[in-house]
Parts: sequence; C-alpha cells; structure tokens
Amino acid sequence: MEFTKTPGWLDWHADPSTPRFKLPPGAVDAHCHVFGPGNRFPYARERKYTPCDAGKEQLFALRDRLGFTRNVIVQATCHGADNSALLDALASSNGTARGVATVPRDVTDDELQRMHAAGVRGVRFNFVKRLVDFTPKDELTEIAGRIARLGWHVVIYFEAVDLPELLDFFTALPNDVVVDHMGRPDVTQPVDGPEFELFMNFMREHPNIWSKVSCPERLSISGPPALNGERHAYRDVVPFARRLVEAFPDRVLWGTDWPHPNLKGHMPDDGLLVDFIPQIAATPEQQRRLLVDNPMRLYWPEERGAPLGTTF
Ligand code: 0GY
Repeated sequence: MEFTKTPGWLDWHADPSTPRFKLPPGAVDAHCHVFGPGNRFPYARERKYTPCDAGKEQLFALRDRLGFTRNVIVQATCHGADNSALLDALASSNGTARGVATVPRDVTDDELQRMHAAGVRGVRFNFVKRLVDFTPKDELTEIAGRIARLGWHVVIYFEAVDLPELLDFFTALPNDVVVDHMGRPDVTQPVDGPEFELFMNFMREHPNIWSKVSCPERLSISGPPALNGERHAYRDVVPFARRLVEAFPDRVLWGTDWPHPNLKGHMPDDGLLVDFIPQIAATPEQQRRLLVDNPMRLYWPEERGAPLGTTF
C-alpha cells in the first residue's frame, strides 16, 4: 500500500555522526520505534500522522553505529494496536530487542502469551491528545491488571499540564510504571517550580514509578539543537533530566526516540544526541545505571545485567 507522508514531515537523519561519548558496554536504547515499511506493515486507519518508513534494518544499523547493544522498541501510534511491525522487528533482533505494545481490552490471553514469548514486556497508555483518541480508564485498568500477571509494566505518555488530573489513575496502577520523556515538562518553568516539583513528588512517593530522561530535542525551547557538531545541545532541558538522574539513579532510562516522530523545527543528529548523555548523567556510575543496569532490570531481568552470551 502507498502512503503519503504528513505535510512537513521530517525524515530521520541519514548520516548521524559517531558519538564522542563512549557508551558503557551493554548499553540499551530504551525508547525507539519502527515505522512500517508501510507497504509491508500498513499504517493504521485511525493514525494521526503518516510518517516516513523507518524499518528494523535501519534501526539495527543505527544501534550499531551509535554503539548500543540492545533496543526497547515502543509501539508507535501510527500503527495503532497492530503490533506486527514491532513483533517482526523483535523476531529479527536475535534477542537484542524487547518491546512495549499497544493492546485493546479484548486482547486474548493467548495473544498476550505469544507477545511475551516474542519479547514484549510492557504496554503503553497514551494520553497525548494530538496522538490518540481517548480510551476509557476502566479499560486501561483492566489491561493493566491482566498484564501485571505477566510481570509487564505500563509506559505512560502525557503532557505535564495533564498530570494533576491523571495522578490518581497512575498511582492506582498495580504495575511498574515508566513515564515517557519526564512527563513532558515545560522547560521554560523553573526546575524547582511547582510543575516539576509535582513530578518529582510523584516519583518520590511511588517507588514503582520510573522516568525516561529522553527527548530533549522535543522539549527544548531555546536549544541549541544537536546538529553541526554542537557539543552542548538542548541546554535548557539539562537541569530537568539531571535532577531526575541524581534523585532517582536506579529508576531512569534513556532512549534515542529514533525515528523522532512529529518533530517540527529540526531533525537531530543521533550521534550528537548520544553526546547529550554525559550532560545529564555526569559520572560513570550514573551512566552505567541509566544505560545498562536499569533497562536490564526492567527488560532482561533474567540476564541480571550480564553481557549478551553470558551463561549462569
Ligand atoms: C515519541 C513521541 C511522539 C510520538 C509517539 O507513538 C507515537 O506516535 O510516541 C510524539 O509525537 O510526541 O515518544 O515518539
């Protein structure tokens, strides 16, 4: 099937630089997507955007180029609840990728079991209105209870302004809960102001809540962007991510967000995005937890942080 990209769509960077920052051995890119290709895995009818294709081969090539060992592939909204492209990528990954799916209320236990065997370990609940239609909370609560029995977590995506009204729902979830992109703070607000303080308290008071300290390119207002060799990109986002890494070193994750859906102003050089990491995780220990220990605990707990191929 032929698809036409959303007007103004920015394609992923075709020639990212090699990062100067050397990732620790076994590093996990814990937030990325595959799109299509649309002629093999058609985009969903209910999608809110039509992307460029960004298939598993390109994702795995980027992983190798940047120096990651593994990926966590998050179902993108342009594929709705059809997880075929995600499952196909997991099947081709030789055990180096795990997945976060989108499932409807009527998903069967057999389907969940099949997804588990394929490497799915979580389900994403999306509250960003420009991306998805509303799903009733009782449906989500039912799904959360069912996947909790498999040991899966819930990934939540929302805008910071919506946190107050969603808080009770989130804190009642029986799963580990992973927040996408720090809950999308308004980085023009003070890092110790009421909006981000609410998010800090949310994590402080609930030890099952984790946060991805990802997507500075999406949150930054004053930049500068990760382009043209910039070594200190997205300075306005740094204090927010750094505060989380320092306060919750064992509950933070990082991912590229490749292929960066819906960016408007620029498409980052993914190599320079990796070079953003030491700005927010300054010590080797913070870096190891962020990039290896934490994602391994959540996605490959059976390997206990050991490099691929290690047997116990
Ligand atoms: C992200 C962010 C976005 C999109 C999606 O699944 C998606 O469509 O996640 C966004 O537009 O903010 O995490 O990739």
